[in-house]
Formats: sequence, structure tokens, C-alpha cells
Amino acid sequence: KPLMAGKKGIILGVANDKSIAWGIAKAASDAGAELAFTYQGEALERRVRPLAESVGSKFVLPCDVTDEASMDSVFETLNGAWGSLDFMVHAIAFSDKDELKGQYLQTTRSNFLRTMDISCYSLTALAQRAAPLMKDGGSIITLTYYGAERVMPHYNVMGVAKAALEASVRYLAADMGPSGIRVNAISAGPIKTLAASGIGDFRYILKWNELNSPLRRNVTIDEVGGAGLYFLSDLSSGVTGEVHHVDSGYHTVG
Ligand code: 0WD
Repeated sequence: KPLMAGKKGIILGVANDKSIAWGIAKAASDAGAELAFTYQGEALERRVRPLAESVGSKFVLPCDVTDEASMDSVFETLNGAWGSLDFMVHAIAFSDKDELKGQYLQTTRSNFLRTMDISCYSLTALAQRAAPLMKDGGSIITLTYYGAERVMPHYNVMGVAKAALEASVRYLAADMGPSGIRVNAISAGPIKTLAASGIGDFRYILKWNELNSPLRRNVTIDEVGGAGLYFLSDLSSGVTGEVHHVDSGYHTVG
């Protein structure tokens, strides 16, 4: 029986076919999972809907994680249709791109709060809503980056938000573990996506990782998808609160 047969999950953060969340969605779908997708704004709906349909998904729902009612409605829909949930993929982040260059020192209060809200708190807000649906336990994953652990040029306030996100993973894992819900993060190496294009000198970061990582290349969304499948499936049933690097080994040398 396929690894994910009978499992139902929600994927938040597909913007297009380059998105990391799409790599994870493909891997889960190929392994037999049933998926629901969310999008933020009509422009992205036009990109997400055909992708969702290509993997047989019946649910393509609007969700803005800064809006409580919008999150409530997503989980009400899933509760009505499925009555339960096995996994959730959180692949959402945002910061003003004017502050993803230059110095962290110049971070404004308003962008600090917005970055933290969308990139960090949203995981907790969504976990609160997913938990009651994960009656037979479940698996939640989020996406993080090495800039949480070490200073990376231009990553700035997003690095601070990712550090808080990684700490959230540990606290959520502790809170949700007794209910059989696991919470983990994948720390992906740099990948050229819509979100990444907002980061200053991103091409240089890609090149630097390619030249210096143990594998001497960058990772693909399919490779992150493979790790995602491990965390979402019962293969990782004994693992929670983990930050797992899928970065060609860069974190061992950088
Ligand atoms: O190198 C990279 N691309 C890495 C990305 C390395 C390591 C980690 N990550 C993380 C990102 O920080 C993010 O958490 O992976 C996650 C997914 O990012 P991605 O695949 O690189 O980016 P993208 O395809 O752009 O998807 C992120 C999406 C948004 O797209 P845009 O480009 O419009 O920001 O997050 C969603 C949106 O679809 N998003 C929201 N969703 C709901 N409510 C919101 C919001 N308020 N804001 C952004």
C-alpha cells in the first residue's frame, strides 16, 4: 500500500510550480495522499488552482494568515468535508523586501512585527486550528533557513523570524506530542523561488552554496519534497521537534 494512502493534508504556501511547498505536495500526492491547497490573493489563485487540479485536489481555498476569520473558514471547510486531518505543510513567509538588503540594524518596528506575524506566529495560529482535526495524531512541518542559526547577508529580520519559528517548532512539539501530533522543520538550502527573489544578492548566495557545500550543488524542490514525505509519513513516527537540513550539507561547513 502506498506510503501516504488514506492520509489527508493541507498545503499552505504554494505560489507557483517553483514553490518549495509544491515540491512537497507532489511527493505527498505521488505517495497517495489527498491534498487541500490554500492561496493568498486572486493573482496566486490563478497559478495554484491548475497545480492543485493536476494532483486531483478538490480543495483550493483562500487563506491569509494575518486574518483569523480566513484561517477559521479553511479549517471549517476541511472539517465539513473530511472530518479529520493527518498533516499540514506551512511554507509561508513574508518581509518587506526593502529590509531584505543592507543591515538588520535598520529594521523598522512595523516590518519587524509583520515579518514575525506572517513568518512565525502563523504556524502557531494554524496549529491551533489543525489540532482538533488531528484526532488520530498528525504531522506538521514548516520551512526554515540557515539564516536562523548564523548571520547570512541580507536575510536580516527574516533570520530573526526563522529563529523564533524554529523555537516555536520545539514548543509546539512539546505541547502537541501527547496528542500524537509531531511538529518538525525542514531547513532548506537556497532555491530560486518567488519569495527568494526578494532577497538581496540571492544569486550570489546560490553560487556561494554551490561552490562551498559538501555536495557542491544546490538542492531542488523535489529533494525538499523527499524530506517532506519522510516527515509527513509514518517513516518518521519517532521524530518531533527536529530541524532537519536539506542543504547539500552547507550547515556543516558554513
Ligand atoms: O531559498 C528559499 N527559497 C528558501 C525558502 C530556503 C529556506 C526556506 N524557505 C522558506 C521560505 O521562507 C518560506 O517559509 O520556504 C517557505 C516557502 O517559500 P518559497 O517556496 O521559497 O516561496 P514562494 O513560492 O514565494 O511561497 C511563499 C508564499 C507566498 O508567496 P509570495 O511570493 O506571494 O510571498 O507564502 C505565501 C504566499 O503564497 N504567503 C502567505 N500566505 C498566506 N497569508 C502570506 C499570507 N499573509 N504571505 C505570504
